[in-house]
Amino acid sequence: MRLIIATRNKGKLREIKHILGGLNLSIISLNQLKKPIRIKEDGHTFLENALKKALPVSRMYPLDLTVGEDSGLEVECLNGAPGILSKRYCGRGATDLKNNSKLLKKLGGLKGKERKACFRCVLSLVKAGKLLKAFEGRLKGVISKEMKGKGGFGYDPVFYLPSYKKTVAQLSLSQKNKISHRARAFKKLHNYLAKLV
Ligand code: ITT
Repeated sequence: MRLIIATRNKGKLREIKHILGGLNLSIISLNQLKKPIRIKEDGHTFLENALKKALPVSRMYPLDLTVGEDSGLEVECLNGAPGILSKRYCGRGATDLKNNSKLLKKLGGLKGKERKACFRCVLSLVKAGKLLKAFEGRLKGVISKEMKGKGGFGYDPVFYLPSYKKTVAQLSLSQKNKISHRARAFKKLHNYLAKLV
């Protein structure tokens, strides 16, 4: 059986394949599908967007299982921003570097606990246009004062984990995949799928 991950983000896919390895499923992403699919990510919550990613794919490929994944960074002192807009924090043409620089600038002058943040990941598992189950994972940390590390993607260089004394970008893929918001959500999915397939 195939499990389609409704994403075009290569960083996410690399992590997901690593976490779901061992399941008797062939894992593919939107980039490997033949029919073009338009996804409109205009929901107001992570769950709405996770569904908006999975449903159109699942309607086109009703025999496969599809997962929609929406994730992002919530910063406490910014009332949860950038949140569902994490990818586009700098507007059109945003890059990870520009987004991270904007965030560091916004938090300039704040110290310690004032820099608390949380990564969130919400998944929707869908088949033939119907939601089977949703899962969520979180990772708490603080925004560092400068970017550090070359691993991961997105906000990993500025997301500092006090217990590791490292940013997420300074962790190996295996280390990130033991603790990340995505790992936590996908492990719940893994356990669910292990019973299903
Ligand atoms: P798809 O919609 O194709 O899956 P995307 O990158 O647009 O890919 P999202 O809409 O879910 O994905 O936006 C997630 C953004 O949140 C991502 O681009 C990063 O900026 C940030 N993010 C999510 N998970 C992250 C992680 O593990 N490490 C760092 N940043 C992360």
